[in-house]
Amino acid sequence: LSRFDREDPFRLDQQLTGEERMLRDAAHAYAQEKLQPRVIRAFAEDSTDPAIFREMGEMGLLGVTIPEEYGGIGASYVAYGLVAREIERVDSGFRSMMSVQSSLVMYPIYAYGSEAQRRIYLPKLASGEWIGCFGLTEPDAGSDPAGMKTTARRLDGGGYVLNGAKTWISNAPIADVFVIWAKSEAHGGKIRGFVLDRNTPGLSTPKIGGKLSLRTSVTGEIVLRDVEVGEEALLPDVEGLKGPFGCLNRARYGIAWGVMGAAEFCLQAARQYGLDRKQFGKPLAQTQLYQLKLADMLTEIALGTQAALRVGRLMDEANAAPEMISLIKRNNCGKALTAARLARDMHGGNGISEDYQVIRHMVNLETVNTYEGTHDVHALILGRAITGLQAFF
Ligand code: TGC
Ligand code: FAD
Repeated sequence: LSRFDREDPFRLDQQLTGEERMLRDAAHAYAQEKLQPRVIRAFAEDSTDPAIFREMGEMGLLGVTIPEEYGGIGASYVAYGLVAREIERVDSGFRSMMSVQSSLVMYPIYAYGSEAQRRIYLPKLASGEWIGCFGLTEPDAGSDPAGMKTTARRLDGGGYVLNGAKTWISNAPIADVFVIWAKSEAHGGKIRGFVLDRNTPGLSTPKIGGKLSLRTSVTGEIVLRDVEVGEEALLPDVEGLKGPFGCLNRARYGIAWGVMGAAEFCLQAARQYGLDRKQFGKPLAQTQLYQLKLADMLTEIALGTQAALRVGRLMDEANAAPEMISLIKRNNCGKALTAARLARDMHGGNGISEDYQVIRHMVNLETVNTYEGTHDVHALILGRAITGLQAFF
């Protein structure tokens, strides 16, 4: 048997291709050199720097799975997950910016859009010149998006008029491109996707203030008052909830990787703190309880990362089921949140200081555990798969 590597317990590195390793290393270097130095201030000031999109675009980190002809790099879903892990090692908010752009805006335009929509939007979204957002959640329709009230009504001369309100929308206040899901009367009340531009009359995006989590990623409402769009705004190739869910499958998968990065940061921080800090005449890391917590964190990260890799490989083979994604999104978010809470505790009083960063990861992971399907909603998705009985309503 060979040596154990505490930073790579199951030798993940050896399971990656050369291209995947290169992209991971580029994302790691970018995140550590450009994002880490500004994260503490950005979180404290509740400010989002739109330049981050352009920086990520220049590094080729936006829409990595999208083919090169539309501005992506045609990389694997495993590569996409590795990028999410490196960005979220710094901050979940920065990863949110990347994953909304990649999975929730570029993916639907690529998968469901017309050729004209692909050519207009994808290259500028890939470069970060344009910022995108995804409007599904509404004030009265969160876990139950089928209950949405936003409507699209057909105009006599062609095109549609949209009315409604979306809330808790990442990137909305600074977005140029809006993927909006609405019930279309012309399509029998079925949910359809529309791509809107910022300057469309009747569209406004008030920022949601007072957020104590995910403060580096701006969140807003999208208010749609008699917003008129042409026929070309409709995403032609999907109808029903499977449209937004097709995007969510990809974003949830990326989150399962991303939160492992946040958890790894918390583990490394707690380890170092325990080695440096002495109480009762010895390092905290030399106590049994401290080591038990480190062992639990390492175990869950090793298992969670390996599971994400497995699902990523299945996605790359077009052989993954949505329930697999629910399993890893739910498990990895829950385990990362527990790891962050443990790390916060292990830092004692210093654990509540922004300087040690673990409390920021902890409060961020509260959001990540909630968005893209809450921890309990994913349990119900799995419960339905296990029993054949739906328990949502
Ligand atoms: P249900 O009857 O289960 O399904 C309706 C239709 O949708 C299809 N479908 C899926 N298709 C592809 N992938 C999936 N994962 C799918 N899940 C369902 C299904 O086959 C069916 O199709 P059809 O053709 O038969 O009509 O729908 P339901 O209304 O009972 O849904 C229940 C439930 C709880 C599973 C679902 O509504 C749910 O997942 N709720 C959670 C909502 C959610 O995740 N919202 C996320 C908003 S976006 C966001 O949070 C972005 S944060 C991003 C960031 O900042 O990083
Ligand atoms: P609710 O659905 O009201 O749930 C409240 C509680 O009830 C939860 O604990 C839930 O698990 C539980 N619950 C709900 N239904 C059941 C049930 N049937 N059985 C048992 N328990 C149940 N949405 C977008 O569309 N686009 C975005 O870009 C986006 N970004 C976000 C960014 C942030 C910072 C946040 C916080 C949210 C974002 N969301 C976004 C919205 C997010 O997806 C929703 O908050 C999430 O889906 C939960 O919906 P809700 O907040 O309405 O909670």
